[in-house]
Amino acid sequence: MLIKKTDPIKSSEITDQKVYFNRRLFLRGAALAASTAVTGLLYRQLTTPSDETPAAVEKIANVQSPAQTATTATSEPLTPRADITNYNNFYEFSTSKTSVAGRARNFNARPWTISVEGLANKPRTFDLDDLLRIAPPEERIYRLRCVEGWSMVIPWIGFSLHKLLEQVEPLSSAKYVAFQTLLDPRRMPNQKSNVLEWPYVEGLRMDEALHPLTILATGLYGETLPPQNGAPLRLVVPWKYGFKSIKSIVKISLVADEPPATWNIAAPSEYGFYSNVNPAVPHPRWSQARERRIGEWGTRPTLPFNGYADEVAHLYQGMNLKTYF
Ligand SMILES: Nc1nc2c(c(=O)[nH]1)N[C@H]1C(S)=C(S)[C@@H](COP(=O)(O)O)O[C@H]1N2
Ligand SMILES: [Mo]
Repeated sequence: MLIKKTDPIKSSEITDQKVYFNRRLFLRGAALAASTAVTGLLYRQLTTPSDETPAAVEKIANVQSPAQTATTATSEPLTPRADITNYNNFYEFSTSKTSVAGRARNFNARPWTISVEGLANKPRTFDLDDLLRIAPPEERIYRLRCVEGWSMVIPWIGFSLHKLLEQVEPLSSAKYVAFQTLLDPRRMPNQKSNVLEWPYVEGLRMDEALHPLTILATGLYGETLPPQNGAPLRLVVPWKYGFKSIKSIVKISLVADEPPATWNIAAPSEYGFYSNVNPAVPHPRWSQARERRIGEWGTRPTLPFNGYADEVAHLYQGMNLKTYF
């Protein structure tokens, strides 16, 4: 796999970010004011350009912002929206990162249901809009690190997966959580190819799934999730390589045994079940020691657990992470 993109940030994208930073102040105000589900539509209604006058921004800035976890990467510049939405891995549409956005453009993600089944007291199928009322999304800024050697800082909108799981009351026999992407070759045309086994599947151990950093994302940059980023609902596990963050989820199963995972099926010696970001364990064909932040020049060291070690390293105490890679 090659890293093709080397463009510096374009001035148009910098403007994009400035507008967004102003919007974020409104998002915080809105999060305090509204307990309803915060959708992309609501954001747009709250952030009409006329609202973004300096006076109005100052007023909202004085409102106390909601608590952010220590790990939100707010001190690092956000990756431009144009890069997050035009440099994608989503093999159901294309294996070319720059072609996904165009091919996914007409993907319609409504109506959408998510079936949560398996070892649970109350298995249930959720309509996505009902789910957003049960688990109102909020902003989470996370680093995403792809095994290919690039990374981004992404302002997701989402909610902790545990909020969904607790709705169905998992049984104590449920030790893992399995995820499945939509299977529909008419809507996801590259599923007609056999580049991967379809549907795309992924899994987490129960404690990983219940960790508050693990989210289901429904938006980014304050707006509804674009198709190429996994609309309408995708997993984000910030301390694991990007491929664990399965897109366009239709089914979540509570299971007793370690579930199959697409990249592990495709190449078990290259991609393990855990796939924690680990600079000390190279991929067989390339090092994981450094990464290139999209939009920046040069590379930077990759951090253990992608920089989230304080929050998640305890989950793996006593495990040999070279064996369980
Ligand atoms: N269903 C599905 N989910 C997927 C993929 C995919 O091909 N299909 N690619 C994965 C990989 S390799 C990465 S790096 C991230 C990329 O997410 P992004 O395009 O939002 O940056 O999605 C992951 N989730
Ligand atoms: Mo990836």
